[in-house]
Amino acid sequence: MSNAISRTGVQERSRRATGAWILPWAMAAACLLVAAIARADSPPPDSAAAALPAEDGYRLWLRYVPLQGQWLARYRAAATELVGTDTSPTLRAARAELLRGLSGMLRAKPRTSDAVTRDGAIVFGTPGSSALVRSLHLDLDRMGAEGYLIRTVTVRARTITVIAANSDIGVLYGAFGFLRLLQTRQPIGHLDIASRPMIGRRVLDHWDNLDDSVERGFAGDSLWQWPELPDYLSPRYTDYARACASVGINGTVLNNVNATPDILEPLYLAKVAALAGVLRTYGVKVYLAVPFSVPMTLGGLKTADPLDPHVQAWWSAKVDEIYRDIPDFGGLVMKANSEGQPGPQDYGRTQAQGADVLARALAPHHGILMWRAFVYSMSAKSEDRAKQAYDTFKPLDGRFADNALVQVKNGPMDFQPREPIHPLFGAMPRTNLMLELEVSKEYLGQRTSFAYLGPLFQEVLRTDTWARGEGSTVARVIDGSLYGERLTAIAGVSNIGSDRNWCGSIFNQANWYVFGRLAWDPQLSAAAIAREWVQMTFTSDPAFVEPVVKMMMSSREAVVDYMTPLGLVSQMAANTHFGPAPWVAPGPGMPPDWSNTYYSHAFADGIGYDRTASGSDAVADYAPHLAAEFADPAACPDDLLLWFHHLPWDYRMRSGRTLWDSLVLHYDRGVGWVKQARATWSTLAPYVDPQRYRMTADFFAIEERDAEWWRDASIAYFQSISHRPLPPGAAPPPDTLRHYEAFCVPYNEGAVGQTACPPADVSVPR
Ligand code: GCV
Repeated sequence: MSNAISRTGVQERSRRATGAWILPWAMAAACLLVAAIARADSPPPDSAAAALPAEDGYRLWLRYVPLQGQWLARYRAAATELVGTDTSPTLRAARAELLRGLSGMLRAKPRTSDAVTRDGAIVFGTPGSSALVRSLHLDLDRMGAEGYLIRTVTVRARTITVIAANSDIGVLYGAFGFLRLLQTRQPIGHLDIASRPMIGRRVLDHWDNLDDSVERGFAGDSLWQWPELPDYLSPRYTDYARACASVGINGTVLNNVNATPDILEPLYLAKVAALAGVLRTYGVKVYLAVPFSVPMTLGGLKTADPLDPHVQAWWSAKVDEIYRDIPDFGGLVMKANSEGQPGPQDYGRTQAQGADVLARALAPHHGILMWRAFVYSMSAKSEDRAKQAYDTFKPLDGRFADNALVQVKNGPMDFQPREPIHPLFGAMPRTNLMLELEVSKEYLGQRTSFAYLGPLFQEVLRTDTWARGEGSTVARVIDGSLYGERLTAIAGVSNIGSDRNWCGSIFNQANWYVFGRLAWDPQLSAAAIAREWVQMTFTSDPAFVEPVVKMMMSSREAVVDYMTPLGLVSQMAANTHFGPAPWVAPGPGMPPDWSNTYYSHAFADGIGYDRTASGSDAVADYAPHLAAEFADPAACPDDLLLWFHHLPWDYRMRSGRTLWDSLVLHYDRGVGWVKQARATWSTLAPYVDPQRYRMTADFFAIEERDAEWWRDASIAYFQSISHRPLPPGAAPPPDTLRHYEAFCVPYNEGAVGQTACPPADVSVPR
């Protein structure tokens, strides 16, 4: 390509175009710096920065660093000895974790004993494993199979803490819950905590391929060392399971939903069984994703038609074989008739008929099926993508087996920085519906962006579907409290890989953490979870915690601002889903909804996709209250406006600004946020070890460049259509639209086997 594109251009733009906002940012940074210097005069007890040894992030939030000052004294008095049996591997894990955590934090190993001998004893166990716990007659009935109690009680004139549950795994969860109290500096003298999960299956979906790659994974290769399994069991599997158990995750789908038949070969099932053996101790069941056509590709049958008796027999036999090796196998996941994958519709059968054959094979073993609703047409002429899954699944309500769940992505499109909720939530009262979230940031800047997903997950869970009147939140649809389902589940597409720090960046770890915590209790607040994660991962010093939590809580909105504000979606480069490409138009033979112009609908008259009655009428898929709100541009939330409406560029927003001006200001706001966050982080070095500080600081520098790239390219493109001047104070993009269009990131982590473009002879922004 001849277009003269250079990094210099981008850097010059930073010098030129940021002039309007550089002063306030510089002042803010200077204030923070002064504050930091002032703090350094009297470093708080938890932040002996100079002495902080480098950390690589491997220990996640389970660091158990030594306490100091008043907390050390208080906790030492309340954790003097450990009393509990270790009659099962899970109870042994609970004891080991308590010993590890307390020894680390209290700088001395607590004594272990068979009986309470002193104040401050910590007793753990179930009524079945511990006579002492039994004798306390705790109200454990309401705690279910996985819940726990942590309570301060008096036993023979001794004040002790008891961690009790009905099951060994409940005790392990309780042990982690107790350690979290210390890690987050909570008083532990008078405890009365009852905690039980609101959702039954809390599952991570690994999109890991058997060749070691990870689809949409941004943290290295697969965590699973397939070639060495089952003979070598990496210690990482245990640490993975510990981390999962610490937040209550109790299931893992080991392989990509774009599954290969090999996973069901005896060779691989032996490897799966070995992994299940490690994970079992920590309450993590294994599940597998399977292709619909596997009775043909592996079984040699002529068809995969779910109504064919040979196909049914094949599935039953295969499932029996799995359970012979893995008696507590969780179940199967299916992506069918989706993005080119085979499915029941290939045989004229419904999705429910397809699901039924697998569900029936699993039922005798108490296995479950997670059947994905991510189904849309690949044809060049199809209805609005936002309606397709709804139209396919809604008529099938009540047709899925009791041990099947329909797994629905949070929005009708595909894990965008922001989308409305999927209209299927609340619309299938007679079907077990589960929520699928994406923990890995496929569309939110991937490895390097600072984007805490707690606010996104919380927004989804708290959205009211109005399906049964006010209060019918998505959380209540999936936890079974709205329609009374007994089988409930939530899945998060994993962001975990072979990187030493597990998740590609330190702050990406928070997304694994928040997924687990919200899966346990969807009513928890994203801010409270961020706070505890920061305390456990870094320090409890408020001088660090407060600004970092604030940054985390606003970070996802910043990504929305600089990528896809006001309800835009899918403006990323094709295939890699990295970087801006709003100009991508439908190509020959390509489904139109694989382009970006399909979603923006930007023309001379305005921008946005009309999904009201005058357009595709996708609003009608929502309950009437919500539909009425979405259908009226004056009532529709600004942040979903262009998803539902096509509006003139000069449309007056609630703010009084025109739509065009508002759009530009959102891009600017996003870039401004990154600059400010980067400046804030630079003041926090005294509170973080050098290695984790540096990685985060450098990633902020990368994100700043990426945010500017997004802003400039998006404004250049949309201005070429709106032909409107920029609002006062907004700097023009420093280069032409052609310049941005020529940018190309040909290879990208996570885009397995795909290139977005031929390697270009031009410099790209990263
Ligand atoms: C596993 C999106 C992703 C694909 C993913 C698909 C899915 O389209 O880009 O990589 O495939 O969703 O959820 O099945």
